[in-house]
Amino acid sequence: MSAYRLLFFAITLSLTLNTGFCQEFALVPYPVKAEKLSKGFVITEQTVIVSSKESWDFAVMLQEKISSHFGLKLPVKDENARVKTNFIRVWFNSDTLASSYTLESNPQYIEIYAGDRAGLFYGITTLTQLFPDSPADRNIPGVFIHDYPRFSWRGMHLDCSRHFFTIEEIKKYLDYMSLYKMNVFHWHLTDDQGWRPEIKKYPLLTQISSQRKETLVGRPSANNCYDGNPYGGYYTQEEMKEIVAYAAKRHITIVPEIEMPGHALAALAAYPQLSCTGGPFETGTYWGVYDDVFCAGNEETFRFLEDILTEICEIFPGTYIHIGGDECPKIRWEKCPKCQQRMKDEKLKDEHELQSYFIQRIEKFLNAKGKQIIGWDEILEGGLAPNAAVMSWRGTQGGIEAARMKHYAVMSPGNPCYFDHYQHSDKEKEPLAIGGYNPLAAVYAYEPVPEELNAEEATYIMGAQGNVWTEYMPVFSHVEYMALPRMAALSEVLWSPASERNYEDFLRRLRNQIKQLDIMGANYRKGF
Ligand code: TNX
Repeated sequence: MSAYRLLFFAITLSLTLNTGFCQEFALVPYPVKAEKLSKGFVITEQTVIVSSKESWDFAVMLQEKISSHFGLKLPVKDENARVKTNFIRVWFNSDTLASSYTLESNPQYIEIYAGDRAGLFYGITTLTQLFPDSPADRNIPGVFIHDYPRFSWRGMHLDCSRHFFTIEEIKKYLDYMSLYKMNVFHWHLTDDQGWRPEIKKYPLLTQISSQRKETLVGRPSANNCYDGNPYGGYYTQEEMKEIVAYAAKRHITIVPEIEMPGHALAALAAYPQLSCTGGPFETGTYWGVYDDVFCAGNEETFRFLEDILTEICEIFPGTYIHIGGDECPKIRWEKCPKCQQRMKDEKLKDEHELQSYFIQRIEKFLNAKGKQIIGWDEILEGGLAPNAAVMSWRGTQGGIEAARMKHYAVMSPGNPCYFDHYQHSDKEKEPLAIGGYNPLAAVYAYEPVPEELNAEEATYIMGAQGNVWTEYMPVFSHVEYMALPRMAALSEVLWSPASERNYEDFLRRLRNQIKQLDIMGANYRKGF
């Protein structure tokens, strides 16, 4: 055989084997390495969970998962108990690769080990995906898995301003995220149509800004029609802390978003003195962009926002705070004497630089508290704040520019990361959505690192995020329909090696795996 033919044969063989592995296990996202072993493990009434003190809470987590799936409560024993066989062991090793884990299932034992807590958590998540569908079947397939994520920011966003979702619903959302090893929840908490977080120092935010008198029916048009129903809701600080704790257990960091200087009408309805004109205003009732924004010339605006951010920082322990920054019309600033005075004093050449001044001031304040800011890509206009990260939504250009300037970026381009867009080319077949077309296949085909970047620049791409804007999603079951299973497709984009991606194989695994969502009662979109 010629060398050329030999090479061809070797490549074909390796491709066949690769697909062979994939077909073996219904895992989503697919692990970096998963080898089938000839025989697996059978869970019996005598099986023991073994752990050291350090990993004990993971052993208990596993005990609960096995009990709720198989109806079998296995004992947890200290690893010095000398259990020789028929055990499931979780333990820490000295692996330094963040979030990586190893899982082996063979006839004697199952073991999961990792260098950090996130890794052990992901190992347990993978094991639960290997559980057979029927609780009566206790066979865990034989497998050796070594796995770690491709990106550190595997995000999902949820807009709780346009429509309000309860704490129980947010927990479900976090459960879905954790099933797919997503690790950043971007909680869009404020916007024109409703302010959701309780702020102790400004009670009118919950009394007035959290409410709107009615809501637009359908899309905006020449003759808007409203439903006449008062609508509102807010999260107490206790509830937000409860969500933080719930997310932390699932290794999800929450990035709260407080919108500024635009998308601020709800706040201005309660505190109109923070606008350029003085108001009066009402919380927004239709979808779109409003001209009235926070006044950038007024010192009181900054005191107000800093007070709010101080309370927000006490609730959310994560490093990043999202400060919005998108879609801020400059029309009020152009005519506002205070804003114009500020521009003179600070030698700012236009209103874009005034927006940049605004964001930089907030960045300084948050940096002093040990936090980093992230904002929508408009924060690039007029000069990027020195340490800011950029969330690229108007395509990928914002992310490219940020990375070239050695700033971190999260990719969330409208196409295909906006999960408020349609999932079927025939829009008549789908419930009303904002527009656009982002089918499951497009999400799966997405590559977060733009081709334009060189290898060094590419290291500034922290990952990507699916955004769920809820103008047209009044109830949580509709959020589930829009987010699932597109979230699963994105999870594989963000976790698995790009070279291993295979859409047909993903669909087959997803179809096998979707029962987990059925068990959780999720209203995911069927027919994939
Ligand atoms: C643009 S994305 C917005 C949101 C809307 C969304 C609808 C972004 C930073 N701003 O306010 O809800 O489009 O797709």
